[in-house]
Amino acid sequence: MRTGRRILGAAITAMVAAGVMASAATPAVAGYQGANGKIAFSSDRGAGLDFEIWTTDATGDNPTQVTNNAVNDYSPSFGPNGQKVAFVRESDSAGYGDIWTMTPTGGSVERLTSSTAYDDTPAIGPSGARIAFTRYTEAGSGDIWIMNIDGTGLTRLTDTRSLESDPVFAPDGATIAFTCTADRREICTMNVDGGGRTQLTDCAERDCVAPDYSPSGGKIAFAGYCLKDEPCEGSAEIWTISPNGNNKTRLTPVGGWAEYPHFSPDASKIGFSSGGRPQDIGILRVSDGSITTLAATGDDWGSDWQPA
Ligand SMILES: [Ca+2]
Ligand SMILES: [Ca+2]
Ligand SMILES: [Ca+2]
Repeated sequence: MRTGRRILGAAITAMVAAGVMASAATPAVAGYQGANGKIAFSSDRGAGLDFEIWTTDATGDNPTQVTNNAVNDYSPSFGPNGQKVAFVRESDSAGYGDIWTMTPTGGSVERLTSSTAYDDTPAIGPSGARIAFTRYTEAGSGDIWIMNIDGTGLTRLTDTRSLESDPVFAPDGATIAFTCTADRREICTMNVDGGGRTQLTDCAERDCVAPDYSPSGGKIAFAGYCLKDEPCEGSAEIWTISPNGNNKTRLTPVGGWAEYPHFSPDASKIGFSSGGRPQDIGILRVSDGSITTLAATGDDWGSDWQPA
């Protein structure tokens, strides 16, 4: 079964083989209001063999490499004013991910975590003061943690042996949406203190993962991965749902492959990762469902859209 998992590097492969991780490297994103700025994404284009953070205009013009090192960098996620990017760098002593921040042009690089746990999918809160992320530890299969923007005040929000991952803040800062586990992967919400957990979806024949709030908070986008032996097998689509669990709607065709959705800051579009590997960044126009693709050499995935 294909899933949303991106396996990055031998260390992560080893963690999966050991049963430590049920899922990994699913970008968390946050659609904050503004004009539509740059799109940030992870790519293996360029000279290196590992993944770097790149930015591009939404037309695909002016691609710019932002990071440059020998380890994987991915899951870029803009803060509310578009001037800070949280991302994952596989920088710890075991080769697993840690949470870092930088400016969109690669300045002011700061390392926030240095745990030997695998830290993934950061999302900056709407005040810019806090970051939620997924931590995969030896004892569990993934939980949601939160910390201050400088890495202090680390607090665990979930503590279960099932997977919680891909946190993203509602624009009002009161609620976090995330991937949760029932009979399959579903979309849940909780209060930012970890209480009030609510399951929004009942995805039946699909795993539903990787939520992103619309800039107004009125919709949550997510990816649905059709399960093996279901009629839709081999398909992954972008869906939206209201935060109260109503109005679940599929936006991309069954039979396609679309994952990691993120709203544009003006809410008119949803960026996503399109096709099998190598992937390209797709852009869905919400009004009519039309799709354009920023086709380029290289494996481009895990994007977020800068509020400008
Ligand atoms: Ca790199
Ligand atoms: Ca780590
Ligand atoms: Ca858990």
